[in-house]
Amino acid sequence: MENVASYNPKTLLELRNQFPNLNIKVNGYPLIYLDNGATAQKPKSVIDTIDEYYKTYNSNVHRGVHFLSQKATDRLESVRKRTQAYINAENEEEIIFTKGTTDGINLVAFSYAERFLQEGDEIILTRMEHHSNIVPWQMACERKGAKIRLWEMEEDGSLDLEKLERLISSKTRLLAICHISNALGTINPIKEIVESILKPNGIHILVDGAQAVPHTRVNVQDLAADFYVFSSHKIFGPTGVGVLYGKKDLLNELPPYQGGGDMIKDVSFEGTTYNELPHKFEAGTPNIAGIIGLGAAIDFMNSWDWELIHQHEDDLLSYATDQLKEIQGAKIYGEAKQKASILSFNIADIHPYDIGSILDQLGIAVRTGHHCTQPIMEYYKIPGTVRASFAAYNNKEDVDRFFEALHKSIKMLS
Ligand code: C6P
Repeated sequence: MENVASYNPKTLLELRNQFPNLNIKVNGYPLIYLDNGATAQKPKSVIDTIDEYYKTYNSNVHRGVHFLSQKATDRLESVRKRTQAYINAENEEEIIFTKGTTDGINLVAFSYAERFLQEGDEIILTRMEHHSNIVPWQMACERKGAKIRLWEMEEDGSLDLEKLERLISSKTRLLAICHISNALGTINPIKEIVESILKPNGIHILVDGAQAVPHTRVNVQDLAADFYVFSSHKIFGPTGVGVLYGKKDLLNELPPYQGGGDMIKDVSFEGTTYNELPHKFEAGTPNIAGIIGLGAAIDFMNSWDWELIHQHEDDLLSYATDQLKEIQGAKIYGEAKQKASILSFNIADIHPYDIGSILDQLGIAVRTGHHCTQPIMEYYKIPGTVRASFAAYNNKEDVDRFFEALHKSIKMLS
């Protein structure tokens, strides 16, 4: 990407200073946190918001008439509104709170299969899906006698849309696809896929946005996504909470995923009637503190200019990629033209785990292994990769420290 503008370094420092955990030492070295694809660090505002809930208005929601319960309910429901605005959903009730991306996909795979899948039907998945966007569909297809068709990827980690066109038949019901690959960084052209291929053929789409919401400004109406899922913890919010967006008409057609409190209108032994959206899909006491914390994360995201931040992340990616290419034996996995700030690589035949362990001794946190994307590793015939994933609070000094440590580890392991 061209360097159109960049954030003032002072402002970036101000942003970084919001994250207490970035000031710690690991093995005697200042922490360099480059495992943002796994989870992002949390700003003080998110930590304080959760603390405030437990200290001053801890109570259950949607149940009590008392002050505390009403306050917690108001705070929780206001997060639904802020999430709706954040991803530009048309209706508030299209926002379902889940435990995270995995939970959201399981919900859709179960309920969608119940309503729409019949024996012989087909679901399309790409090779670059996270296991969370493969296994729930395998389970659903097994139950219904439906089949999974594989949209093979290209060597550079991109997708060829003509291959998708060739896969489609009258049996195709849905495409489940990641917006951004967690192992390769590829940004998939969701809008183009929907407009040019899926919509004309009446095929639904579920978009796994786990890695996209941290790196792009997502607009679900513009993407024309039927379902869009993501996790709070990758956008500076707490773990154990996530969002499923679904088009209202579609969600209304799906049966509930789990039964229990809150998702019912009336229960009797003669029969039960279900609640309206969004509560139909939110059985049991929700992760109240988590959802309120997600709200603080969304407020945090809204308080920065993300166009400039994304530019900063792109700059970091280019800066790191250039340095990696200088290393003898370095092989980058994922070189699609449209790419987020995720850098997956191996160095000659050194095992990624060995590099990761030495980097850890030097205070650098990266992820090594298959990144829950074994079909990608199978494609490249490798056991895994080293993955450095950059977030807004990282800077060029982090990248320099990372390469200093990487050079040391290569020397030790060669
Ligand atoms: N990827 C990574 O290190 P949960 O665990 O439900 O919040 O998210 C699952 C998930 C689904 N799809 C994609 C594209 C993802 O990247 C992830 C989580 C982490 O890459 C942990 S495996």
